[in-house]
Amino acid sequence: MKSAITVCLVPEARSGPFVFHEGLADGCARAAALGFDAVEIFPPAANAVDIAELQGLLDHHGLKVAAIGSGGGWVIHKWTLTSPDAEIRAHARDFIRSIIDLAGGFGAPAIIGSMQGRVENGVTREQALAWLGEGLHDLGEYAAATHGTKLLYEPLNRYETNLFNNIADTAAWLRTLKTHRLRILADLFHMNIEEPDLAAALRAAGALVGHIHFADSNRRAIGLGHTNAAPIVAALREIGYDGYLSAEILPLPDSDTAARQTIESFRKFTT
Ligand code: LER
Ligand code: MN
Repeated sequence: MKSAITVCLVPEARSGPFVFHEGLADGCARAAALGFDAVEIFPPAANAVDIAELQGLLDHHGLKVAAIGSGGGWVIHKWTLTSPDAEIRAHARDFIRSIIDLAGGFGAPAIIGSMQGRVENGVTREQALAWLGEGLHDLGEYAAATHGTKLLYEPLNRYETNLFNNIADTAAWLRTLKTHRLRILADLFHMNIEEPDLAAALRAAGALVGHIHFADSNRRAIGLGHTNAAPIVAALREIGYDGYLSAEILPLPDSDTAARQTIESFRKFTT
């Protein structure tokens, strides 16, 4: 398993669950100094990232891109794949496609978290899932055909969406789609709210697990809450997971302490 840490480039998400907020150069330098393998980036738009600059930083520091989030499209524009407004759904798809292209250039997957939206008033669940399914199908096939990457879909806790809240329901629904390009992003913070047994949920999802948000029960660094990480990492090992444990966490008590605690926990549980 590999370690990653989040770098947020969206000022509106300053209070969100991201560790570094002072730009790519700063985030990469701090990540590398602590020995992280990769950064996970949360940009306001694909074209806000200077590709040559990022490649230079990755080369200089010996880092990879673990994944790139598409949630800026929600935070800034309120676009989602399940809006009743066809124009908004189209904006959401275009935005995610551009994030797939940005991430794909670095061999990394894009993340669909908050861009999934929710079943809104006046829309049936069946209709919302049809829109979501079409979106994930098109975008998943696009990622595979254009970059050979998977697309990450993240179930969120009940306070953030009413689409899918737990791993089992997500896995069962993804298996009904025609595309096989989707993988589940399992965020341990959301799982702490929704799952009776985090390790069992990961074991049951098996090869569908494609990325982990490595967060404690209180969305702080692993080790600063009450989640028992040992059986979770054991379950990941059991299913042959060799992807990232990526710290999408609150920068508390401050960014550097959260990052240091994360890498210490990563080493403690994975070696
Ligand atoms: C995104 O990865 C996520 O976990 C959501 O809670 C948005 O903050
Ligand atoms: Mn997450």
